[in-house]
Amino acid sequence: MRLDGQGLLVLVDPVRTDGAAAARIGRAAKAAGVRGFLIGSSFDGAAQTHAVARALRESAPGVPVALFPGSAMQLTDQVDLVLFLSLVSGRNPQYLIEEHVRAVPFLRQHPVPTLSTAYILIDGGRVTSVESVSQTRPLPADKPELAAAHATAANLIGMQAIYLDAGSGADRPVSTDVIRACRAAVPNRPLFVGGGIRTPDQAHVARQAGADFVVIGTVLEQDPGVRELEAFVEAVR
Ligand code: 1GP
Repeated sequence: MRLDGQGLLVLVDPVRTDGAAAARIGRAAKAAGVRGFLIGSSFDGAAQTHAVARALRESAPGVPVALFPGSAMQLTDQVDLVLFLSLVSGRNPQYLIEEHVRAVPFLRQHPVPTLSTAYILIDGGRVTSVESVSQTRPLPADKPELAAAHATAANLIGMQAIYLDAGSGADRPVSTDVIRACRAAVPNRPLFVGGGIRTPDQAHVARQAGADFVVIGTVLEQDPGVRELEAFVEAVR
């Protein structure tokens, strides 16, 4: 099952969500017309990822599930796609290439499709888990040209997608200036935007600025209803 086109993606953190909760989110998301799921955590989650991915697949048949891994330890074959993330806003070799090499034995045994993705962390007003776990600093929020240069370089290297993230639970989502600049710099690759998006309006703004996929996670952790999800789906249509 392919994750293409545009739409709303729901991020499920396997550390904070058990199988039963994932199944509830899965059913509500399918009913609301969510485009797909991301599953991942910046820290730990290796033990639960497999079961949570499976619960999402069973509860939302036909909705693609992509792994958004914090490390190679979270790999599972219960997904349709692995976002093969390189944290290009940082300069920590572990998240630029090392985890990728560690992933190879698993991917040899379980040939899940991968999408090489330039993962660009943008300052969202607070220190988020990605920043502290990866020991990298986000790019400044008010320097769209710097974010765009990172996106361009990643595209020139041959990366297939761009993910702009203010970090889970960010105070401020990625600004429209940054999204627009990256969209203009890399017009023909899928652009994911997430982190700190709490309202359908904010999701709409990100989509209007050029995001193909708008990602929400934290706002759904209190058992979202179909109606709430529909409002987000509608906002990014
Ligand atoms: C974080 O982009 C995701 O990596 C989603 O962030 O949890 O703040 O919605 P939130």
